[in-house]
Amino acid sequence: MKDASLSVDLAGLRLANPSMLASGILGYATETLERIVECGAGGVVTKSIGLKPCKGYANPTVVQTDCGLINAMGLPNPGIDEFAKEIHEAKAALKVPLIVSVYGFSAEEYATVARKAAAAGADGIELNVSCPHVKETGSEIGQNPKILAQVIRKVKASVHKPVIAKLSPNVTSIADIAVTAAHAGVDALTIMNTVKAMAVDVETMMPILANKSGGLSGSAVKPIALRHVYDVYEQVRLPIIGCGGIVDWQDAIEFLLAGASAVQIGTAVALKGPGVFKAITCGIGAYLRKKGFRSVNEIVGLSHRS
Ligand code: RRO
Repeated sequence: MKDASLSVDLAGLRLANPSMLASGILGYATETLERIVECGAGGVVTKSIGLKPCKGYANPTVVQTDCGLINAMGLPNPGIDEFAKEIHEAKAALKVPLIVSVYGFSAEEYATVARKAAAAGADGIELNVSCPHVKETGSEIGQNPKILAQVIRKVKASVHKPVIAKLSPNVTSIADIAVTAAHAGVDALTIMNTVKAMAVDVETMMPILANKSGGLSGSAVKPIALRHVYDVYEQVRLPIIGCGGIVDWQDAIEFLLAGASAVQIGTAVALKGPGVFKAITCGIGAYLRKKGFRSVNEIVGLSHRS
């Protein structure tokens, strides 16, 4: 039987396969992004970039747990004017869609950063409206339907590239927030950012992270992310990118069946290395062949059959 097609269309972004690098992991430098693409990623998302440079929090910023990582990096980034050169270089070097993750402290700021990122060569914009622990941006925006809609409308009016909103699980109903984002005109959704969490050192009797609390990613959050993808798929007719604890091809297939058109991988790249992209993509291809499907698209949302 002919090989199944792994390519997917994400609101106009053509991916050769549905695996993508999640924001926050190795997303600063062209060389590392090139390496991720060589290892098989169908698309890449940069670290979140703001209007001004930001040093981030003091160390420790990451703690490993039995089931994943808790991070509180605090949005470290060089600011969009400095990062624009990197976007330009990466766009020339990469053969896959380059999505720039942006954040701001107002709708205007999001729009300015998005406009500069698009002008520098970004193929798409991912709005980080869900960082779990930085005040006045992130989830404080993503939790507030009125402000979220303003951010999306302003960014959509400022750039002519697909705009993706990365939503927070730290809300009462992510599906309601997804509906708000859809009405405001967003093109796709990434479900989800990290889950609020913390770790305490029993010797020092203090929180381990300098910021005290952070966001949990990795295997522990996979069932949470899967459920959110499933719920959002039922409410919103937009492409969904599943993100949260995807480690192997079986995880990726679960997300596709729940309604995701593509998946982002972050913690598994940090813990197992970039070889995960090829392993996941090959596994998806073999699964589709074995089950007699001709393309990834044929299985998106299939678990919703009643
Ligand atoms: O930089 C961070 O601390 C961070 C961000 Br922007 C985010 O979106 N999610 C996260 O877990 N950490």
